[in-house]
Amino acid sequence: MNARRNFFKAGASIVGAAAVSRAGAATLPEAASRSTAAMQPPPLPPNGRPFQPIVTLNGWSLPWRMKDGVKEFHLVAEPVLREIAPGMKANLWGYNGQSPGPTIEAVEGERVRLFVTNKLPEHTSVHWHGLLVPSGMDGVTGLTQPPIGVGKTFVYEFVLQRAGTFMYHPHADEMTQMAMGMMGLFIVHPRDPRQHRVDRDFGFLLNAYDIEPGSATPRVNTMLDFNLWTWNSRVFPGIDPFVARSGDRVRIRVGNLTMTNHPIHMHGPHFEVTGTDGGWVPKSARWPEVTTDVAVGQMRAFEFDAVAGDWAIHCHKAHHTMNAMGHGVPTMIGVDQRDLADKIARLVPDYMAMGQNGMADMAEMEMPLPDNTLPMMTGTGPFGALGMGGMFSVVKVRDDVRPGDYRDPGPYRHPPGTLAYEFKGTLETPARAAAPKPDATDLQVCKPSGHTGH
Ligand SMILES: [Cu+2]
Repeated sequence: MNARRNFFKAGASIVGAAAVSRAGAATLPEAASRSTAAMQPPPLPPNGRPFQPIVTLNGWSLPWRMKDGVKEFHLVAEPVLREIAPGMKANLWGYNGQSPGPTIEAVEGERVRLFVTNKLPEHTSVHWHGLLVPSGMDGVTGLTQPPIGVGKTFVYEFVLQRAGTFMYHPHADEMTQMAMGMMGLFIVHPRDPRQHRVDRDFGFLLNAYDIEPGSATPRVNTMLDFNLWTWNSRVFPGIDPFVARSGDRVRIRVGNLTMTNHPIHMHGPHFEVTGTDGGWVPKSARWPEVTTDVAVGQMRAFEFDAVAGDWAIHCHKAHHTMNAMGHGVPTMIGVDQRDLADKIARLVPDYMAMGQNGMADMAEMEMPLPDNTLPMMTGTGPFGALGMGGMFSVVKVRDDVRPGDYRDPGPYRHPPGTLAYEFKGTLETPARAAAPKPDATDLQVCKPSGHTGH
């Protein structure tokens, strides 16, 4: 009897180092879950140390519970259905009902305990990207821990040593699991909430999928040729705007878990990169920018003083502001397709000639698409089609936005005299210099051979 009890005790303590047995399933924190891609207005922390919460684009922050001074979170890795934009849903993998997973927010100096339950069809692990943790909490399958098997729960526990912008993602079958959308933001707020304080703080992850038009599940072996370039697994116009009030100090935090770099470009006010996944950039080391390149596996936090207007913010790689239908389309500029279209239409009645004068027509084109597919470019503004999809959104700054209000304020009303307009005068043909006639000297120079000097 005694021996039996001791056996169990010993067993429990060995397993307890990694698996959840020590805490017991009954004491697992509740795993909150969400079924929509609607942005959650940031809730103030009900307990733990005070902080100013961030806004996750088309996302939310994971609730926690305090247990004996430890902040406990429960992540559930699982297949999810994510709306990429109205009209298209994708079968992804993520956490707690969504992909990316919920943002984890905590404060420098806090001890966190993260329970991770694996409901995927294969093993996983979680790496806390950029966080200083004990080696055994680093989440690298095979190197620092055994994999979290299907149906198992692991516990990670560490003290948050410094504030900053971080991520979490698997270190197990990475290519598949990240191509399926397994990732999330991990924000560590400064111990002193007055430090690095801003009025509005936004965060999102750059991710990419290869989903064939008409299907819903990403191809997981794609290396570079992705066709859906997304922010938090959303494409424009499905991406939330960055709403702010004139004069607000605004921070945008971006992390890149795709397989290529993204030069993130913002129109309007200049910004400064104030943080990387290595920490805060000292004031003396900052410089003004309008584009910051976010390399693979990097985080960038940048800040600016908001100026009224509708300011585009997008990846500057133009094909990253196109959706799936925009990839692999042949160039037809300058090709007279009238004759061709007639001939093809006899074989394919729905055939439409496209792209003869550039691709702009396609922004407004109503053509039949396969089910569950987005047009190559979408999004309409007050002046018509924007001709963009993918990694694009709008920083919407207004004079009258109330603190804590993140609702889309609609299109900007430009003050009189500040709007580009059409020139209605006479267009005169510019004078051009006549082309010079070739003279005898030029011809002589061009003579191929037989010309010998005297
Ligand atoms: Cu890009």
